[in-house]
Amino acid sequence: MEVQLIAANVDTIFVVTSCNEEFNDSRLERYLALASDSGVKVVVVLTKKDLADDPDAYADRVRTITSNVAVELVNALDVSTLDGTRAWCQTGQTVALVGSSGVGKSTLVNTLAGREVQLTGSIREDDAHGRHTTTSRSLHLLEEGALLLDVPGLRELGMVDLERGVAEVFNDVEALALRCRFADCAHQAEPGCGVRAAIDSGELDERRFRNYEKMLREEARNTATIAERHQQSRRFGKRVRQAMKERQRFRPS
Ligand SMILES: Nc1nc2c(ncn2[C@@H]2O[C@H](COP(=O)(O)OP(=O)(O)OP(=O)(O)O)[C@@H](O)[C@H]2O)c(=O)[nH]1
Ligand SMILES: [Mg+2]
Ligand SMILES: [Zn+2]
Repeated sequence: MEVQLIAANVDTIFVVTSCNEEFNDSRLERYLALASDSGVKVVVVLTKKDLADDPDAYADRVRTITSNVAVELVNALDVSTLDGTRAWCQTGQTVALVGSSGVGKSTLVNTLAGREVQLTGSIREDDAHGRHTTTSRSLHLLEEGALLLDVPGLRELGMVDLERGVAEVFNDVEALALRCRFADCAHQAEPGCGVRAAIDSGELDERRFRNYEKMLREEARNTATIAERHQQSRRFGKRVRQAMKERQRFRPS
């Protein structure tokens, strides 16, 4: 069964990333913010544990980024490692798999389905990036009764209207900001800044804070652009209607 649809009515999102050079803390934060913003259950599925010397180190990195989500460490090619993952795929559940190209989303779908329903493709050796093998969304019914939505690896992850998701993934940063002396602290060089103090003491990773700032800036810019566009199109519509009225007025009867 293959149905095209958008990721509405999804119960759980698997954010898929792998135990190799593909793993990127900032990108994962971004995926998690997007996923968390939708208000559904979020699970990080770490694939390719069979290829890593120390797969648990990757799981630890995920837990450093967020303590709110479940982590499944798997070899997507080996069904015996997928019991935990399968537990999220009960009857009536719809699960969307998102993540960069080459992380093994389609491989997971195939192994969970017990047969090859999706094409998979090799990754580039130098940087472990995929080749965008899957190019459209498709839905797959498992014997257990769950629906799996295989989403092609996105080339770009835009941040729009995601304040809630950002706040959820970076709740530690937002909690630190409560310690700032000034309520409108920008965490740059203000005195009594709780965030800077945490960075200085090593409690907060400078990279994580930079990524948080970057995502908030982008979010604000994109959301503003969309509001502007709406306003422009409203103004344009008004001008068109006015012009039509005037034309009618001047039309010789
Ligand atoms: N060893 C190992 N290889 C894996 C694992 N998961 C995926 N692969 C391999 O990684 C490559 C990419 O897998 P795909 O399933 O095509 O990746 P994808 O996420 O669907 O990629 P796109 O469709 O491009 O978005 C294939 O060669 C898979 O066999 C794993 O857990 N272990
Ligand atoms: Mg695929
Ligand atoms: Zn501050």
